[in-house]
Amino acid sequence: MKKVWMMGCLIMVARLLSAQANVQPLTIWDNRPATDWMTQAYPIGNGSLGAMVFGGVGRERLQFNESSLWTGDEQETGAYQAFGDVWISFDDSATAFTHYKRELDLNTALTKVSYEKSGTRFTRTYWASHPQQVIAVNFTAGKKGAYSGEIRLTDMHQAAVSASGKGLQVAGVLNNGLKYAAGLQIKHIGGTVQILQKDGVPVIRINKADGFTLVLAAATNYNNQRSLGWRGADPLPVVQKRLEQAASETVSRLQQAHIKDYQSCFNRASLQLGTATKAGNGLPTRERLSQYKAGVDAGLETLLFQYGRYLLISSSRLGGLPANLQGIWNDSNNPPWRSDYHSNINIQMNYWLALPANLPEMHQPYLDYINSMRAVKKDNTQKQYPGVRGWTVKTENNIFGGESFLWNTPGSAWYAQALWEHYAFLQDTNYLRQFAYPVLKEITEFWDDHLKRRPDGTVVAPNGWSPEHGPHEDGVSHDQQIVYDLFTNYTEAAAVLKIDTAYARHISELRSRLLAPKIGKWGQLQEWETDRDDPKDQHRHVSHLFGLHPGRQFTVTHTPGLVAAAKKSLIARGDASTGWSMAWKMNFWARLQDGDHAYKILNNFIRLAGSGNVNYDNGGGVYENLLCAHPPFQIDGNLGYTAGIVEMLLQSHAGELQVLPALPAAWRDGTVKGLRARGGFEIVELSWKQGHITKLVLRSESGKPLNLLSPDQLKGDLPLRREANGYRATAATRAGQVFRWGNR
Ligand code: FUC
Repeated sequence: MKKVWMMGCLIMVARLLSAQANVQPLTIWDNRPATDWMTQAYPIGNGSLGAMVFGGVGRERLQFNESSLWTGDEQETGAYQAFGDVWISFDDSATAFTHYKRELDLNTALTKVSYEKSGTRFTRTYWASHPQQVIAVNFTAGKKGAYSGEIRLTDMHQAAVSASGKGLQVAGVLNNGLKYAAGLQIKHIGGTVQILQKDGVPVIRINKADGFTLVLAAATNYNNQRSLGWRGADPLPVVQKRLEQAASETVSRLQQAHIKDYQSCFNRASLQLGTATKAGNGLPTRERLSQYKAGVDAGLETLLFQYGRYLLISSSRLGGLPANLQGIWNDSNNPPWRSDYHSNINIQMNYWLALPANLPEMHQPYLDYINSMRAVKKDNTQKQYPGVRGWTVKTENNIFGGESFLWNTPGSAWYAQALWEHYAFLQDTNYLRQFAYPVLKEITEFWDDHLKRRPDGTVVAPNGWSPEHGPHEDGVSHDQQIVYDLFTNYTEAAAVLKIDTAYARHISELRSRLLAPKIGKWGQLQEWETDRDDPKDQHRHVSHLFGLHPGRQFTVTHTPGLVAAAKKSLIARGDASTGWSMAWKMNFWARLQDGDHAYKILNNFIRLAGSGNVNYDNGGGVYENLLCAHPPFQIDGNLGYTAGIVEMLLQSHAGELQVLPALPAAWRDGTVKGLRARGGFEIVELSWKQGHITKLVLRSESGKPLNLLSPDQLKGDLPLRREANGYRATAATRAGQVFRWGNR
């Protein structure tokens, strides 16, 4: 009996150890406080409420945002606004400190600051809770009565702050009538807390507290329904209720609920490359970054992979708005490009990782956004293109349907790809029928009406523009390829649902008449119908390769000639560029199945960028806080980088599930878990050693047929046949069925 019990314990311990072995340290850290918002402070967020943590010792600043605080309306684009700041000044701010550490832990979504002062250890923990809809900061110290100081709340639109119970609050109205409110509450242990008036402004005064917790809530009365005038509930009572509910919880329960919620998403996917090296966690991220060299610190490469997932979880949650150009983080009322929803690559890139990196709920806000914009976009499109059905968009977009800069006619068709992909990955037919199909159809109708039929029978997108260069003219490759993608997605959707058969046939016929991609005089894939591509043109947009990625018109297997031309064009475009452009190039090289070149771009991406000024020429990289530098900070690069790594390890756009399609030589050993593939498959585990697969476990989520392509011969649940491109297994599957292979 005793023996059995002992064995049980041993098995438990072994399991715990092996579970822990899977948890790698995923920490971004520094040994000094941040002084710069964009390049040094650490972002936390719960999808709509976000903050940048500076970690100042004598004076702390928590700069916060709420995703719907926008100026503008259906006519004016306006801009995403900064919300406000929480300032904490301690009385002993002049005392020197030692042993300082500021860290953002991606495993828990906690930011921590710790230091010592006069022999006492001080610690703080910051998190943005999705279940409680608040930001919390917990302050503790190694001795009693350690905290004395003042806390202020400031509003970026100068509304008056007032005292409220045990805290402060502010409520105001923007010029467009949008109401907003924020509240800050304090709970303390030991000492006293009072609200005092100082220079006519209420402040929280702390005297000799042993520790304290701040809870911040913020909201607006934005509602994503046009029929309700884009307005909903008064935000102040919403904020007060959230604060009350948070106050009724203990700090540790608040924190546990946050970690549990966050990990339920984050823990679904993991990536381990080689073994962690000394170059890794021992150094502050800033130094690690400046010492980074290809092939040495794979831990930094995987840290950035998971950072993309962290940032999407933190800026895109069910029921909320999608991640904008800066996610949700913004310290200016006049941010670069309005911190908007840019429709000619940026919002799309933000979402490339969501489905394959197993964050499907984070994908939904983008789809809800598209849906909420339809009515206004239809009106605007009618004014520009009278008589067409459906709708499209301009380049710069806000949250009320307002838009500016040039018409970006293929913009809505590119949005439509996300609607289809959500089905392709998750195979939810109800979603396709009820939500996606009507939108796919109306965008298809727009192009059915808008396309120009030439006398020779070919069909072209009229008056297009290859973003953001070249002339305005008919048949621009970017437009042709996006329309091809839309028509492919639409006809597949109609076939799945077995509806609109005649119309789908018409669209399929129209697709076959689209002016086809052309190969030009230096073997390149032409960007325009006229063969004028300049081999020295290194423009950051690589729009004419849409069909390679994120489209599926050109694939290594099915269109090798076009893929070779795309490769010529890509080589000419060069490797270094702005942040998002490099992320896109990683994805392109992965789709060209050249892992070493994808890895070369990845290395260029992991470059410590200095400047925060707008730079279009080879200024891209990452900052000390690992946020991507366009420059300036733009989140698409972070999120596109993660998508690029997925594309190197798993592809499923060409009707087959291809494992390790673009593995670079530098990643000799590795394990990835939890990625998703189109057709409703999950990679339970994919491990490789010395570049060869040692273990593959797949789960069929939806019972759809499996078509697996592996670079290696494997032994396991299904036999693999040798082919020109590798080893293939095909089979019918049942939902929930698991398939296992090894290399013996
Ligand atoms: C596109 C790009 C720019 C920038 C802007 C937000 O227009 O051309 O580089 O990323 O979006």
